Amino acid sequence: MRSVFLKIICVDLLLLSAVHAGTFTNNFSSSTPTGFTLNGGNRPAPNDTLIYPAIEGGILKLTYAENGETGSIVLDELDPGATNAGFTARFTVQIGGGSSTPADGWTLHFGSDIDSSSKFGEEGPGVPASGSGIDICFDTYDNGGGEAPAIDVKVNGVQVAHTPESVFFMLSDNFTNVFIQLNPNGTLNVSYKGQVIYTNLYLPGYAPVTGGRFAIGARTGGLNENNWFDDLGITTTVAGAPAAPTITAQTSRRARPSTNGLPSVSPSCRTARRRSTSSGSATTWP
Ligand SMILES: [Ca+2]
Ligand SMILES: [Ca+2]
Repeated sequence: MRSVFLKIICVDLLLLSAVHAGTFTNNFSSSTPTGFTLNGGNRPAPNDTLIYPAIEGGILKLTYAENGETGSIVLDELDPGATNAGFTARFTVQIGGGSSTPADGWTLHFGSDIDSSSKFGEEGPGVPASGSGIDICFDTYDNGGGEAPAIDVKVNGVQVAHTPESVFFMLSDNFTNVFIQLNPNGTLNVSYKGQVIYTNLYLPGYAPVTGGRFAIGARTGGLNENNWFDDLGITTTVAGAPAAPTITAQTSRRARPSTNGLPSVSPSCRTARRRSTSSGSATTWP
């Protein structure tokens, strides 16, 4: 009888640990922003009477293939004041169509460090000491040292994972799928073009974010590319009481100290890529 009682308690704890909460979906069929704010500026001449970002033809265009643009979409808070326990983001992107060497890329950010006026590019907003957040950075241009092209992850502004890619892989002439999922145990899954980039990625320094907002920012500089988005869907879960158990380290390896004071990520838990060299047979997330 006692063991049955304990099992019931355990099931209850799991049910209470994460509760489905906010949802955002938009296919940008309406050019009126609803539930989000667009931050950008005027496009360069000869299009300087026009602004970016813009919703045109059912597509969200954060930047055009023009130099010197930084544009963001910032969603209204999906769970005002609540502590996030995970999310799933699905959308499509079309990147490229600009200079022969494209630049600079885009980032999905979730954090408590931004407001509706925030504007940032491929490196994310940068997180002050008073805030917290995570970035999934799709950086198309190497600013030096081979930092890109790459798909990187940051926690509180600190890079915790780096996966170099070819510029060919980073760009897409047609809308292609992005899947980003923060699990209730604080690990991250990312896939792009139907191929797994990160699975169950341990995020050193991550703590559940309270009062966070979702945003996507994109940038061009002295070189450019279109950074276009569509069919944006995000669902969240919020933390219940008691808190969900959190995986803090992989049991088979000891985390090594790193120079920034955070535990480093062992290669085996940083990435588990299933890349196919052909166009078919790629591993996909559901
Ligand atoms: Ca659309
Ligand atoms: Ca870069």
